[in-house]
Amino acid sequence: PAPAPAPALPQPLKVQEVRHTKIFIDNEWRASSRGRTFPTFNPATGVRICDIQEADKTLETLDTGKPFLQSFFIDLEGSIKTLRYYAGWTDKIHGQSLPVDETFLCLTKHEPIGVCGAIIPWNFPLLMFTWKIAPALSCGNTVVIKPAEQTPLTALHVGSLIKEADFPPGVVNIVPGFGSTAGAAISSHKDIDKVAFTGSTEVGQLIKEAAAKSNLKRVTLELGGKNPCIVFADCDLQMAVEETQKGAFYNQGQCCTAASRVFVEESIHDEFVRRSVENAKKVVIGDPLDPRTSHGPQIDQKQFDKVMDLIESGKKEGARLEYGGEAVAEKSLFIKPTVFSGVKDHMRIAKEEIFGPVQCIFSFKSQQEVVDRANSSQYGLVSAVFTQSMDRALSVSAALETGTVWINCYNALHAQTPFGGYKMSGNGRELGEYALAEYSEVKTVTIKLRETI
Ligand code: TXE
Repeated sequence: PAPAPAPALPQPLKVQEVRHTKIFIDNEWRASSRGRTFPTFNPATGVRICDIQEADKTLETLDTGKPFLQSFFIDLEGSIKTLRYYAGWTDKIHGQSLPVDETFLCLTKHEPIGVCGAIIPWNFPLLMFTWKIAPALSCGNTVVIKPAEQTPLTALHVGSLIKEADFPPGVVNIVPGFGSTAGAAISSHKDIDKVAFTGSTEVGQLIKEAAAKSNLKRVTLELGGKNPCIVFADCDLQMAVEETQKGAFYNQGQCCTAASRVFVEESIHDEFVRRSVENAKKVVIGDPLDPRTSHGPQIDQKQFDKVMDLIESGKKEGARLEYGGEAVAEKSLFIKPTVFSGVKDHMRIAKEEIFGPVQCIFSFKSQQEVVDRANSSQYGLVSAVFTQSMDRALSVSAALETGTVWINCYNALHAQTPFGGYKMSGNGRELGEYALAEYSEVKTVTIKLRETI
């Protein structure tokens, strides 16, 4: 019999209608008290979308320039899975009964922290929204969340769904605005008990400082990365080429998890570079609303300029440009997938978070050497190891100073597993059971017993 036809891929809506532009507080849409608005733009065309309103299910692509199928299958599906996962925790969060010396009964209770602030970035607006609100609500907190100024639309749309779902007023409040005003107000507010932030390391430091100076609110931070991938000669080469490049180019490289340092064992280095260039040529650049597109624009001019500046620095500092390295067209925010080889550890592209579609390939000789080089970074978010030797994979993963190590895969994130960074990549963990500890206070209740059995 003929094989069943593949299910049709989801399609974006042809006409995008934007409905909500306001601030969402106590389940009501409110105007800015100062009467201010700010525009949001479609990065693929540069066209102003609106001055902040409601829209429909393709919103994420419209606002971020992400390819539609990635928004649909990664951001939307990841958000749904995160909400379902934490919904399952709501009646399973409990303390312990603890044996102690003497005649006491000791119990612990896990209580909500109170009002949790959340400040999120523009690279995964919907996913970061759910990573923050799901564990916070599951532990019984209320939330004040500030989306990034570049991408407020999906957060506001979820606000309308929150109202439709009959959440009690005030449980989730959404305050679109800028970092130095709305964001800073959250981190320094005395009635906010915790702040969770995803964004740049520099702003993460400001937030921790503001938290310390105001009311010592709890702080969790998910910051930058300069993530090493180590490719050993015994790996499945084609798989390593595809996975590391998926890691480098996914979301136009605008990922804290971007595979930005790829260390390849000397004996397979040249073949790895050749195949990486071939693979980069397959990337489909185009209209993010076209389901065939796999590569969209950078989010805005500031990020575009930062990436182009780093690409130029790579060329000047002597890295070998193997592919890309330029904008797709004048006055566009699209950057060609870029592959550099011959990258040296002292170069800017080897040290700074690029946040663009730039793969940096290094060569290494020995396991100890590559582990030392991988760890010589202020960051410690994720890493990856490609090898067919499980012994090697496990010993190298033990030596890597990162919050996550992927073995023979990349960007394998799950609602059930914790995510966060060592060193200057952040504080605390999101996702999984571990995130619950970041959104609750533990109370010890000690009861003096008059008699024991
Ligand atoms: O980040 P910001 P930007 C990295 C990446 C990127 C660089 C700059 O390298 O190129 O940061 O991006 C809010 N108090 N990442 O400028 O400014 C801001 O409004 C409180 C990595 O966009 O950190 C937004 O909501 N909040 C990252 C959020 O912080 C403030 C994702 C992030 O913006 C604030 C994004 C302040 N003083 C960028 N200033 C990741 N870890 O995935 C700004 N904000």
